[in-house]
Amino acid sequence: MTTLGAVELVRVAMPLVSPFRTSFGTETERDVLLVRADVDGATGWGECVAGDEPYYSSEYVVAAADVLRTHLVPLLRAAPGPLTPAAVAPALARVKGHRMAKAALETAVLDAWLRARGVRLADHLGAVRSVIPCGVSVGIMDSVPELLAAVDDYLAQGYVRIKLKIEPGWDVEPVRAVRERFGDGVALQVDANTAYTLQDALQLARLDPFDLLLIEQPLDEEDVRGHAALARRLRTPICLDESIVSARAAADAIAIGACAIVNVKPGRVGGYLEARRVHDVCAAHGVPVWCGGMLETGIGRAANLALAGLPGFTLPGDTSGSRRYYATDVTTPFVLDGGTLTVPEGAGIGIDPLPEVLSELVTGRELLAAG
Ligand code: SMG
Ligand code: MG
Repeated sequence: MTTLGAVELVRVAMPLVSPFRTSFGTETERDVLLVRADVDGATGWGECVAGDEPYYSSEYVVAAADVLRTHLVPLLRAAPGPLTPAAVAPALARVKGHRMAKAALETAVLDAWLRARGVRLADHLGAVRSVIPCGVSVGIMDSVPELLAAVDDYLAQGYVRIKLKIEPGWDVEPVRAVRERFGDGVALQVDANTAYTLQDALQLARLDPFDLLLIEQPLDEEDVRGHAALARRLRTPICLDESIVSARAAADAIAIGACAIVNVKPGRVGGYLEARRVHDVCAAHGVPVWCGGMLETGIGRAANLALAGLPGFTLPGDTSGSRRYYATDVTTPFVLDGGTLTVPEGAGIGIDPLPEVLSELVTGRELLAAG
């Protein structure tokens, strides 16, 4: 019978190539938590996307490691019946929240389980394409010239869509500057990471003339009704990120008119299987989705590319090439080719951490042995 073998929590220090500033803070390095799981004689990997600090969401990496070791792995070991990827979420359901930690464990099991069976994650999820058009997320900068130089460089690299991070005081001016410099042909969108309130509706409406693809998460993550009210006052379509923590949340948000587009992040919704359900709910409502990013290493990136191959992912995602984030990735780097990345061909997520890179960057390993 398929059971869970060893699980290891691997912490890796990953300096970013440049600071990434959003409305909630600046990141210069990621403290990455990778989960390794052995199933049916195969080894699988999952990346926890929780940040160092609980600023994007309530989760953070130290808490994720703790809940994995103290609750999630013991619960999964105690679950009755054979271990299957679909059995992971029900086994962990007693623990409220902690979706990023749950997603990392489920992904490691899913990867190992698929590798043991020779099946690609993309095929398991129902992907219909392997070549994925890529966008890039551009942080808040100290000045407009600095921003224009960064956008220029990304466009030269071939990115097919630009996303600008915005906050009060850095919204209309950078958007106007990018439009004036690079023209109306650039696919452009903005992400506020909850930095506004409904009182800012008039200011946000000033973005309408710039023909943005979408505005992402302008209001608080719990203010879904506020997004519905804002949607009635903006021409720019609203896309939700932080608010969409499950397929049910997506269905509710769509039903009240709070969003016309959804950013799908597997970590935020508890794993790739729930991410597929978010995709399915959106597809059933004719709502386009795209794959978000959490500054993943090659491990998380590989799995995100598999997901982004599903038919409803009709907009380019934040699945950028390795060098946008890291000088040295933990896997063989993902290199942009004609504005696209290709889903790895191997079984499971199709890629492994490079042992020599891991040994250099690892800051801690904790084995949670079976039995
Ligand atoms: O992985 O390219 C990436 C980052 C994309 O902007 C990005 N993510 O709200 O969508 C978002 C942010 C969250 C980043 S938190 C580190
Ligand atoms: Mg976002």
